[in-house]
Amino acid sequence: MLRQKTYLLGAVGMAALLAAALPRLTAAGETAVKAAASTATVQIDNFTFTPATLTVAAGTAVTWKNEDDSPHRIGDKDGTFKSAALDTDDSFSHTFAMPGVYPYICTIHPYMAGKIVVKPAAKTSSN
Ligand SMILES: [Cu+2]
Repeated sequence: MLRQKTYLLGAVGMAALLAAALPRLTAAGETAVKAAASTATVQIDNFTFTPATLTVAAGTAVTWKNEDDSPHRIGDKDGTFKSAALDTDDSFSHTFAMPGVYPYICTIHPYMAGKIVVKPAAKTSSN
């Protein structure tokens, strides 16, 4: 009886762990990401991110492309993602596996601000 209870707790813990892990770390997650894989682009020009707010599905690879004459460097508050300094025509990509709101700035010009809104993939809407 006790052993069974422990096993159930273990299963719940494992499920939580899988949910928290980046999908690409597991074989099953890799399939899910491939199925949902898409890309989106944020353009940087005139010291502005376009679109300023980009909404994507979980698993989307977002690419920032610097089309400005000035270097820019992407970074979010929590350090989830950050780029090197991007010169003109350089780009930086980050795949957003977990739903959430990710505000970011240009760490060279902190007044430049943007936001990535990551919605759950359709499959995980019951979560
Ligand atoms: Cu900048």
